[in-house]
Amino acid sequence: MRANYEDLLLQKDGNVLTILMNRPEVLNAVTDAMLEGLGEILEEAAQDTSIRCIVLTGAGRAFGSGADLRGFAAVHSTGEPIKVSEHLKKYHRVIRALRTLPKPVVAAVRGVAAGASCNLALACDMRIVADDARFVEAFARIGLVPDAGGGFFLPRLVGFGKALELAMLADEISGPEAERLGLANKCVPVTEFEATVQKFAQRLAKGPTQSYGLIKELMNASLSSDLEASLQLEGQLQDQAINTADHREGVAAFIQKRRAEFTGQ
Ligand code: LHQ
Repeated sequence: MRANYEDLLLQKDGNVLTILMNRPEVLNAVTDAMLEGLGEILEEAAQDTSIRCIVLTGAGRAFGSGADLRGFAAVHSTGEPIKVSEHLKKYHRVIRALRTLPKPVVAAVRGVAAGASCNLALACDMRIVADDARFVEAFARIGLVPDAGGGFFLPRLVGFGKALELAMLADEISGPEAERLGLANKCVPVTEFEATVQKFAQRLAKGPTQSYGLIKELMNASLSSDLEASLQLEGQLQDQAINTADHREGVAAFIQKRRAEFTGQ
């Protein structure tokens, strides 16, 4: 992994890698460099056994404000038809990496998470949020449709009708409301936010990492499969899980009435 990435900062604490989107003066508006860095880091983290949990967060008072809008006016001024689908592939690489990374990824959201930044948070496995969090599917405010995976994750997290409401009205959802809707796993006062995120991530980083990767694969598949396919897959994945060192350790710890010491193997 490189030491420096444009518009991103990395922090490693034990087995937890924290990725900060780092443009606080524009609430971490997303750039191409940010997306390329995220793709590269996440793909490399998949191979790095010293990383057992990833936290995605924003520097300063926000998680992120979506695509950087400042270049948009210039694009429109040419009068030519605009095609953005090629550009969106940069987001898609990151979303695929988040979903296929065989380790837990936690979005830590304080302040605003708007547009594509909101949807990057939704593509993570879990969301810990501060009570000052503001989720906003900002797209309809500027006459666009949710991108960066929002059309997939939003209805699956909050249900179909609520997803349509959030996408069409583009109203802000507070941290406590996000928790109530199932958009956030946990909402805490902003004063407790950083400590809560670290505790949560460190706990995941001490877990049975291989099993977490397989759990993720099983849950990912459930988003687009039927019962028969899921039952088939659980058998294949359990064949893998039952042969891990962490499974053996978990059983030994149970028998010996002690806490399991998982190594991620
Ligand atoms: C910003 C931004 C920003 C630049 C705040 N860009 N500077 C779609 C189509 C095609 C290709 C790619 O991808 C996409 C995906 C998308 O994400 S589309 C949606 C893009 N995002 C938005 O529409 C949200 C725009 N921002 C806002 O509505 C507000 O800024 C929010 C609600 C995020 C935050 O409001 P406030 O807390 O009141 O902060 P603010 O508006 O005062 O912003 C602080 C600064 O950040 C300000 O700069 P300034 O120099 O005046 O202090 C903003 O201009 C800048 N900023 N978002 N996306």
